[in-house]
Amino acid sequence: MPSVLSTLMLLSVLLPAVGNAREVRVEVRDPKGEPVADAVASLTPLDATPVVQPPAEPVSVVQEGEEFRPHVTAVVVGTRVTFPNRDAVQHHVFSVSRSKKFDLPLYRGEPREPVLFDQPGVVSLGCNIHDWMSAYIVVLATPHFARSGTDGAAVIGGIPPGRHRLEVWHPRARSALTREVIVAEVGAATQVIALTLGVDRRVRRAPESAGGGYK
Ligand SMILES: [Cu+2]
Repeated sequence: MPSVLSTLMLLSVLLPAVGNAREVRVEVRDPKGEPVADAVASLTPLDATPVVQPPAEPVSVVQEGEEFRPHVTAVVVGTRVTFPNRDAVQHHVFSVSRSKKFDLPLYRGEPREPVLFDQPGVVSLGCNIHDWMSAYIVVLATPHFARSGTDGAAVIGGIPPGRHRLEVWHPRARSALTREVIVAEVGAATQVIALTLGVDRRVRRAPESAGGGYK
C-alpha cells in the first residue's frame, strides 16, 4: 500500500501545471481612487512562448438597445466573433482598425459568417448608422488575461510562475500600461497588483429618444 508521501509525490508529477499555476489579481483604479471597469489585463510569459487555443465556438458581441454589449471583449488570436443584432432596427457593423478591417452591411438578426480575428491588436467597432455605438475587441497572443469588473478587479488564473509582461489597456486610458512582473512560485496563491490608470470617464450613449431613424 503506497504511503501518503509517495501518493503526494505521484500527484505532483501528474499535475505539475495545476500545482504550480498561480493567480494574479490586478486591481485597476483611476487617479481619484475609483475602480475602473472594462480594463483588459494580460500577462505574457517572457521566458516561454505562450500557446493560445481559440474557443471552438464563436464569441458573441450583440447589438441591443442601439449599443454593443459587451463594450469590451478580450479574445485570443484565432477567435471567431459573431455580431447578432437583437434590435428591430438594422445595424451596419464595421472596423477600420489595422489589425482587422471588416464590414457587415445593414442586417437584422444573425450575420451570415463570424469574423475571424487572426492578428493581435485592439479592434475598434462602429456602426455606420448610429455613430454613438462603439465597442472594442482586444485580440491577445497570450491565454492569460481578464477584464476588470465594476470593482476594478481583473483576476487572471492558471499562470505559470516566472517573468511576465503585464499590459493593462482601457478604451479611454491616455496610454496602455506595461510593466514586468514576476509571478512568484511560492507564497500566497493569489498575487495582488494594484495600479492607477488615467481614464477619461465621459461615455457616449444612445440618445434617450432613440427608436426613430432607420428601420
Ligand atoms: Cu447601428
